[in-house]
Amino acid sequence: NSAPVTESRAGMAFPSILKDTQRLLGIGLRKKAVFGLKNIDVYAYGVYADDVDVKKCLAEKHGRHSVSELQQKEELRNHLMENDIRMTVRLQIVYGRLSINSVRSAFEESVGSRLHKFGGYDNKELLQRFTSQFKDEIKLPRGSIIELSRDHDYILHTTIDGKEVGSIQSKLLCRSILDLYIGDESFDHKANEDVESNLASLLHK
Ligand code: DAO
Ligand code: DAO
Ligand code: DAO
Repeated sequence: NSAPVTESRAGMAFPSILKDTQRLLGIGLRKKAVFGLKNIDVYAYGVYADDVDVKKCLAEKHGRHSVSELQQKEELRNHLMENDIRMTVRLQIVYGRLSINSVRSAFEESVGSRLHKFGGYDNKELLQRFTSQFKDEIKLPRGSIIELSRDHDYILHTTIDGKEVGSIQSKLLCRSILDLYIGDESFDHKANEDVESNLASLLHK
């Protein structure tokens, strides 16, 4: 079961294992409405989590519980986001004409709203200081790969096509980023469902 998995709408293939131990749990599509009329597919994303970390952490919390199946699945997704489990969100760019300015403003909007939600944070200046580091010369053609990896102790590493572009230790930032992809108001609820059912079957194996 190590064959790549293809996101059917955008046709992007995701490896089923990353970094030797991280397993693909779900795939989603990030769309964006432009000028309020057209939806473009911006990137496809895959959500990965370390097998050992998942089993250790989630088995302790859920192994003996007998809550309803549905309730348990939602809880699993929340535990995944909130605990010290190594995870990666891998973005594969579909829309080949992304400008770095639109990446900056999307980042300020989507990540900014989550920092606010979880941290009561409203620091536009801090975010702008951060996004100003997204250099104009960065190019993100179709097929580019951005990985956002949460390591132990809530260190977020960002790589573009395998090259590290930055790392920052912040539990709040890690939580905010994961929320975009598998939170209750994620970009694609299909990813939430995939993650829930894959976690449930990992645990009940
Ligand atoms: O470039 O004018 C444009 C329209 C595209 C807007 C897409 C914004 C979403 C960017 C998020 C990308 C993060 C890698
Ligand atoms: O899709 O709105 C969104 C969130 C995008 C977060 C992506 C982070 C990208 C950080 C690296 C970009 C470097 C140019
Ligand atoms: O934990 O004190 C905190 C808040 C940190 C907020 C940092 C926002 C900067 C965004 C970094 C993006 C990395 C891809």
